[in-house]
Amino acid sequence: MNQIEMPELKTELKATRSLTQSEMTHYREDGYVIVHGLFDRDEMMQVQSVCQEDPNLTKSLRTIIDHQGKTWHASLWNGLNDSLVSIVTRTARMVEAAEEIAGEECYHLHSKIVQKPPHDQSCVDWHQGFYSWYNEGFFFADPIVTCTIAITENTKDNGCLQVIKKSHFLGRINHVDVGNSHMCDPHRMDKILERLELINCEMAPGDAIFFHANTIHGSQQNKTDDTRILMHCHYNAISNQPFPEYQEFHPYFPLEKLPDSAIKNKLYVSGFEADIKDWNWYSRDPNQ
Ligand SMILES: O=C(O)CCC(=O)C(=O)O
Ligand SMILES: [Fe+2]
Repeated sequence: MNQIEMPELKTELKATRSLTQSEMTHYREDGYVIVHGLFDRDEMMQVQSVCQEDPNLTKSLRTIIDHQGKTWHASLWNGLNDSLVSIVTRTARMVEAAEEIAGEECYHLHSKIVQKPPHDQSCVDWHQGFYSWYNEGFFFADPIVTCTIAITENTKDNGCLQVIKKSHFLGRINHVDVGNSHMCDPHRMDKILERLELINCEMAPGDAIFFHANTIHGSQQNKTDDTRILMHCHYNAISNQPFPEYQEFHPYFPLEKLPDSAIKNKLYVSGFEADIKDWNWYSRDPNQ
């Protein structure tokens, strides 16, 4: 499905919420910044219902095996359209914040929704986004910005996102293969945990965390009766597209930005469209 023309939306495209100077400083110094109330509860309720009810979500599910052999699942997409989840990634407040951080015009790289069911034992092993993006032909880490939105309440008990403060200054570190994925070299990770602070990113629905491509992150088991949902949206500077031989795995799609009112005004045509273009997660090395 293509992005449809909505001329009435073009009137006011400036973000209603931009990053403050102190948020920008926090991001630069610590490798992440939590922005409270980037979306409101009503907007998040709409996304929550899609996560709970939309059968399309399962069509783009990928299974990831952690270091204990337990599995977790992510619904992925890269192409943009007029479904609700896509519209979230196109809102001015998201795109402009990413562009403020990247310092230039960005496009949507890919996104995913990760739902941790009640009492789920799996964990997302410590990793850096740029470990994979480097292997996928991307050049610079700085202009790749992740914005992770809490769709539900995120607590330490239900396996909220954890980040290692200032780990973006470590550069890209070695990872080891585990399951069908990879994690930070455990020996090095022990040393990092002795020296740097682990932050539990407890967030209310609608809060968001922006973080650097080299910021080490992961999450633990869900010990509660509630499902924990996060939506991870990745943006990249247009100038930082992967080398041509890798571009079929990460094709460029122009990003048509939408006003922040788009969700509230329900200017979407579906909940979730499984839009994954030319992208084969976990078997994507063109040299294989
Ligand atoms: O949702 C989570 O707990 C983290 C997921 C994550 O970091 C990823 O999929 O790359
Ligand atoms: Fe990640």
